[in-house]
Parts: sequence; C-alpha cells; structure tokens
Amino acid sequence: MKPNAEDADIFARSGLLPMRGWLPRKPTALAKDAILNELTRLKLRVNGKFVSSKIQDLPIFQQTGRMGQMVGGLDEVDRLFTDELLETMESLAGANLKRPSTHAQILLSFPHKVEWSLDQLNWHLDLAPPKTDFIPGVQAFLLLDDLQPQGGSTLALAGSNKLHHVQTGKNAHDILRGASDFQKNPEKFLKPQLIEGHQVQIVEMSGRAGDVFLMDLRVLHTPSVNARKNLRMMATHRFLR
Ligand SMILES: O=C(O)CCC(=O)C(=O)O
Repeated sequence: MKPNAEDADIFARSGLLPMRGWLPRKPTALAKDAILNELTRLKLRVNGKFVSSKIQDLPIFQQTGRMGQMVGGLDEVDRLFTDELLETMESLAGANLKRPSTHAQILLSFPHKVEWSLDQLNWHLDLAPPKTDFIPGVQAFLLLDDLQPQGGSTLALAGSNKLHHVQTGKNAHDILRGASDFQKNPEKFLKPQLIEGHQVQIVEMSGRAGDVFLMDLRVLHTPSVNARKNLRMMATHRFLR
C-alpha cells in the first residue's frame, strides 16, 4: 500500500510513522494468544498471573532479551509482517527492502515495579548510519496488545535520522553529546526541540493493539521502563535495503 503524501513527509522528516489501527484485529489477537500460551508453557504465567522469578535477577533491559529467547519465534507473529506492510515500508524508503529470513523478535516486558524515568536508558542504533543522507532500512514495531504511556514501549528519538548528516564526521550521538542537554535533561525532549535546524522529539511507541510504528533505521531508540501493571507486548523486524 502506498502511504499518502502527508505520511511520506512525516516519515522523511522524523524517521518515524505511527500507523494507528493498521493491523487486522483477528490475526493480532491470535498472535497475542500464541505468546500468552508460550508464557504459560514456560511457567512465566501461572493461573493468568505473570511470574518473574526466572528473570528477575537480570537487569531490567536484559529481561526482554531473555524472555524473547525463551519464547522464540512464533508463526502467528511472523504472519503479521505482511507483503502489504513491506510494500508500505518500501514506498517510504524509496527502495526495495529485504524480508529477513529469521523469525520476528518478540519484545516483552513484565512490570518493572520502578518509577518511570528517562535516565540511564540505552539510546542506540542497530547499524552504522550511512555517510550520506539515505534510508538504509526500516524497522517495523507492532503493538500486539494495548500499551499505555510509560508501559515499557520502545522509545524513538524522532528526527535523529537527520542529525547524522549535519556535520562532517559526526553522527547523531556526537551531536547530541556536544550541542544539547539531551543527557542532562532528557525530559525536555518529550516536547519537540530544535537541534541544528532539525526538530527532534522522544516518542513513546504506546497505543492500542494493532498499531504499527515504522522507523528509519537511522533513528536512535531505546528500551524503556514498564512502570505500569500490564505486560508490554510488541514484535519487531528490521528490513534492510
Ligand atoms: O523495546 C525494546 O525492548 C528494545 C527495542 C530495540 O532496542 C531494538 O529493536 O533495537
């Protein structure tokens, strides 16, 4: 499906496009049930309650990776990354993208029982940014269940895709370290801020089951604290040029 001109513009500028209610309901519910069944089989869920004893000794952001390994890949989740979704990403990237040969990664966070904060996060990229301004790939994040703000969704620094290309030899990390108080006062970035003429803003990928966020792979992103009482349930795949 071809995104409209407004969506294409949002994605080109900010590197992030929320697509609300994009996934069909039934397959999304099937994927959620498949995950819950796996959690029950693994005894991470007993009588409908989440049991964190097997993972609670790990630092909170490692718990997601461990649970992802334990649950593994699920066909019900993979099926949500349809050809239509791929075509939408290709249209936004202006290039053909490769479908990954692996299963989609399942992103789960139990409630962390700590206060929500933007301190000590792990802002990163999953690849080295290209030397010139082009989109190297698109990552799709799918919400498999409703996800409240501060509920452990992935956070993206929308607009950071452009910061890799404003000064020769410097990437977005260097620019953020040198030219702004992103480290000292990240809360300020929950509202749009101008850096080197580009608008950047921290966006939480929260919303409703069936929402999809498409992200330019040059956008800095991080796991976040789940300060709510529900399980954070997302899935993701990276599609490279
Ligand atoms: O939301 C998360 O747990 C982390 C996602 C992430 O950092 C990634 O996909 O690279």
